[in-house]
Amino acid sequence: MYQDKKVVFSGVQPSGVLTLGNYLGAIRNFPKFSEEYRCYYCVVDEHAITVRQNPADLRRRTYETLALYIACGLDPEKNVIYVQSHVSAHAELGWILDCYTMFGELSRMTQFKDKSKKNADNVNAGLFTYPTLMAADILLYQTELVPVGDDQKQHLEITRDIAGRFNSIYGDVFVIPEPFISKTPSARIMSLAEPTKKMSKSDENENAIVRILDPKDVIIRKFKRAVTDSDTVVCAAEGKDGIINLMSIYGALTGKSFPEIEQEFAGKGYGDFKLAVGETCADVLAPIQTEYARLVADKKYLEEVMANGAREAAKSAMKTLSKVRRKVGFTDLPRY
Ligand code: ATP
Ligand code: LTN
Repeated sequence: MYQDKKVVFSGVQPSGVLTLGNYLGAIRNFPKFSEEYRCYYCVVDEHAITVRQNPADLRRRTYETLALYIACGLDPEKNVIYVQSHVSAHAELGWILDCYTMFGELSRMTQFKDKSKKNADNVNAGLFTYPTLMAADILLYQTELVPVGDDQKQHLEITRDIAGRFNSIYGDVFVIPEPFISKTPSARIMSLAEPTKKMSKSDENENAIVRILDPKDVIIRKFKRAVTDSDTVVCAAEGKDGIINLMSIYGALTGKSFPEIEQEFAGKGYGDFKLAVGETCADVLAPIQTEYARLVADKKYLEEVMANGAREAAKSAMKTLSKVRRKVGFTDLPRY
């Protein structure tokens, strides 16, 4: 069924319960590629251990993230849904690409700089080479398009550079991928507590993030507490980062433009606006939460999805990996 289709690949780390940022910036876009492309959606557990994880939590979140993929509309019959560490080709190609990636270019990655600051006691080599493993994820499947949030743009650029470098030495081994980043402001949802920082699922401040699985009253309370400014007018003006972020969220949830939102809330205060954003958000997330609750209770089904996905993914991944092995000069794998 997949023959001749172009490939889409994306991944999410099972590093916490997904946020509204993950949903609006990335996952919400995933299902729309399913008909036209061959799609791989991966739970990237190997990336998650670049930050110290509690093993039991990581295992549980891997199932949960997979269940959320499906609850957000990804049909396992139409997409290859799987777990990164189940396909060993990712780590193998990751190592090979490490040897074609420069120390200098990895040092410039803003995610590395941010996460090194946040985890100063654990600046490990995996955190540094995170983008090379991500490049391996993408390049293994000859991916054309990678739907991600705006924060991943730099990682897509380095992926393209690594692929181009490899191709220039060995011929056309890899397809050079393009990022697919939504043009709307929802490509980067900001923290509700510090609206100049991106909303991140590993933020310690729960009030800074809305999680896809938060109950309605919690969502409304978090939006009520969102940091804004001392003005009272709902408009997208300079210096109103908090309000602009809420307008971006409301716009992404309703399809309304900024001028339409300004008009809707003309003469009303921030209180009314925040309540509307909270209620709309809870209403959009409610069906996802119901579906998620059903799926996450069915471990057997999730394991079936994982197994089918890994089998499918490994088949395609092996084709690229074998070619790469030959190109770099490794001997054929012996039978043993
Ligand atoms: P962590 O806090 O563990 O680093 P994260 O919340 O940044 O995690 P990832 O798993 O790294 O999430 O990202 C999954 C997808 O969600 C990526 O495509 C990423 O670009 C997107 N994404 C993450 N945060 C946001 C955000 N605030 N706004 C829009 N998209 C986002
Ligand atoms: N780095 C990504 C997660 C990720 C990814 C990928 C996204 C890992 N491998 C491949 C797209 C394609 C992040 O969101 N932080």
